[in-house]
Amino acid sequence: MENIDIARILAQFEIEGAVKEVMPLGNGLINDTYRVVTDGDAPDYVLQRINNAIFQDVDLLQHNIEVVTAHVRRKLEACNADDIDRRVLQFVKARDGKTYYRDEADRYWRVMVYIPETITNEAVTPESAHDCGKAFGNFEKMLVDVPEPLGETIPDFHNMELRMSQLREAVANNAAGRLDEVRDIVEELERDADEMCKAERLYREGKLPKRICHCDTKVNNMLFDQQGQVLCVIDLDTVMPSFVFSDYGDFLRTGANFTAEDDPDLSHVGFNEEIFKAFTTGYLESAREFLTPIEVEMLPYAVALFPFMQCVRFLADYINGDTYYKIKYPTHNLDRTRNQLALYRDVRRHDQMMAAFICSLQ
Ligand code: GN1
Ligand code: MG
Repeated sequence: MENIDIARILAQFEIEGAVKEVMPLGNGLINDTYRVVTDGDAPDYVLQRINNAIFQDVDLLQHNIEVVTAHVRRKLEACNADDIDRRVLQFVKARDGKTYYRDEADRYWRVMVYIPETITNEAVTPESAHDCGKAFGNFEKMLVDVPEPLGETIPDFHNMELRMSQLREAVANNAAGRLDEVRDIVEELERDADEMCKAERLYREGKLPKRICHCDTKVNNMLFDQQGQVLCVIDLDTVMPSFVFSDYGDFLRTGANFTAEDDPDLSHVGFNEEIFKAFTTGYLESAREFLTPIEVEMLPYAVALFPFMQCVRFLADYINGDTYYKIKYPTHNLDRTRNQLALYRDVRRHDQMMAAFICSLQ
């Protein structure tokens, strides 16, 4: 941790108990997250520094999260769910009543109650993929009637047209002088770019809706209880209006890849059909009732879209000189790019299988 007086930051929030220890938590690429252990009976907390270079409107971000968590809590209460405090995140107010605190160095902080006795998973099994599909579908279902419009915490976050224009801009600037090395990848992406921008066109034509989505549906953004049952959807920064493809496709991008998104050994990369089938089955179990036919029909497109989009994002960042994603070594973003491209290619080999499987579920 850099030289930040964490105790002083925590003192800005209405937390109970004396702080015993603060330690890093999780492995997100964007925010810094710590677990705050307290003495005695007081709950533990999660302290997060919000990356406001990426989430530039923290007020809007926290407003979205407040609306969403309050709405989910009401839904859980309405169906008499048990253990509600472990099924939805609870934010701690700062002394001024807000759910975040801005320090004198313009850093933004927030505190949540730590949900005890939970498990997070980095890898999926067919069983957990099914349950995650159902849970993310259910999350969207609970949010179909959010009482007020939510803003985009990152404008055009999953807009493929915008992501292509960012890549083109990176190519034009060639800021880190890395373009020669990746020209073939840029060309390959350009060949499919139009096809991958199809959702934006259909949206403009009024044929495809946007809904409130999670937009970062990884298995590690889900808490499980000790018995392996899904408890709670976490990491709500990107909850915003989007195509449902964001949730469905982005989960499979990580969950149905045989390896991690940054594995440099491309022989490990591939599309796991079994996980695809399990996740799709679970997702449609809860989402079917609100999805329109075109959304269902385009699910295979969503599976291809996300490795494609992530490849474009990693590549643009590599060309720009690694200004967005945290990296551990100089070619980290290039390895991620190649990995996602290999996954994209393999997904495309499964286009027909995916369409047939989704049809078979109707
Ligand atoms: C970022 O921080 P993390 O790992 O939850 C990114 C996602 C990418 C992901 C790639 C706000 O998410 O969109 O898919 O890295 N989040 C943001 O690993 O850009
Ligand atoms: Mg995360």
